[in-house]
Amino acid sequence: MIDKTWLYDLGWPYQDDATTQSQDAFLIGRVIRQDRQYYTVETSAGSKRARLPGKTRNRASRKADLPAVGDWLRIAISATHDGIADILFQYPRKLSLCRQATGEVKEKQVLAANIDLVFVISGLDQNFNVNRIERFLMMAWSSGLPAVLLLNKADLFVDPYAQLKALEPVLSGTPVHTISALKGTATEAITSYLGAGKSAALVGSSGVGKSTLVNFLMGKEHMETKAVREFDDKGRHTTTHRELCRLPGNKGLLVDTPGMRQAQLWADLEALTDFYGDIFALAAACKYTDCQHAQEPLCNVNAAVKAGGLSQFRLTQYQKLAAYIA
Ligand SMILES: Nc1nc2c(ncn2[C@@H]2O[C@H](COP(=O)(O)OP(=O)(O)O)[C@@H](O)[C@H]2O)c(=O)[nH]1
Ligand SMILES: [Mg+2]
Ligand SMILES: [Zn+2]
Repeated sequence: MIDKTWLYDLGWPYQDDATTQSQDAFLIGRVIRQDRQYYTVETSAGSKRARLPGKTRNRASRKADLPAVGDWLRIAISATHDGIADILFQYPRKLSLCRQATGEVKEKQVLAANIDLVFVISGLDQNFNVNRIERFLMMAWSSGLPAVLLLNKADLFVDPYAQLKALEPVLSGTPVHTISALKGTATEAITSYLGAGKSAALVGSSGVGKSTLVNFLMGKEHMETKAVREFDDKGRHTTTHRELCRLPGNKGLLVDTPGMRQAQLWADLEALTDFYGDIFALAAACKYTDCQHAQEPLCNVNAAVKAGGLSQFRLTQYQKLAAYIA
């Protein structure tokens, strides 16, 4: 029998209870780390290395169908000769943070599976760029996830008034917190969004302090940061893998990701209809079939905003994504 508390603290998102399943042939666990085709899976029997059997791996036609950090799996109890367990089954995902994979082929990539929210992190220093921040926020929205913006390196700025002012037009309701990951200032703002079994992904460009923040919250040097790496000459990106980190004291789970040069969105009509179905339904009753829900008369969407049935923030998210895919 699996300890239920263990399961829920690790973020088990399903109604049905895994404890009722036969535990003879497999272990249930969550992917906490991925290094190419190898997965580290946290199970009730400790963390195990696992891999898809070759057959399954080759059959998966889409990258996004392969397991990703945050996925729940069943893996074989007995490892193969090289000590690596076979992945037997992947549970269907709840909400996941996705983007368009880098490379020639246009395809979806799952950055973090089964998460509850996204922390977009930016430095207040020379890295600060309003358009880039907006793009990262849109990455969360296009995945159906709420976003919280963290402006880091506040220790270097007495008053980030100019940056906050510049952000006003793109935030449109997104909560924003000014923090210092290095000094641990205002980091309780982050944990206030989490809690036992709640998972969030951290995204932002390289060097904004994602790993420094994870380390502060973990209370130890868990992820490598740039400062550490500066002493070697490998010239590699600092964080090279995605990892789901369990915050001590059961404060929640955080996925650290390698920095992204660009937030390439995976936004298409399918994602929009999936996550903004309420707006599509309202729009069906607008007077004009091509209504943009801006200044048009007899716009049912804006009528819903006025009546309080739809938030202006949600409409703005939808409109930004719709403009992006148009
Ligand atoms: N002054 C200051 N430096 C920070 C802060 N957070 C991170 N840094 C520094 O920024 C650099 C990049 O941090 P890192 O965590 O590796 O960034 P990542 O690429 O987003 O994971 C390192 O040298 C950190 O020490 C902060 O709050 N204040
Ligand atoms: Mg990092
Ligand atoms: Zn309308």
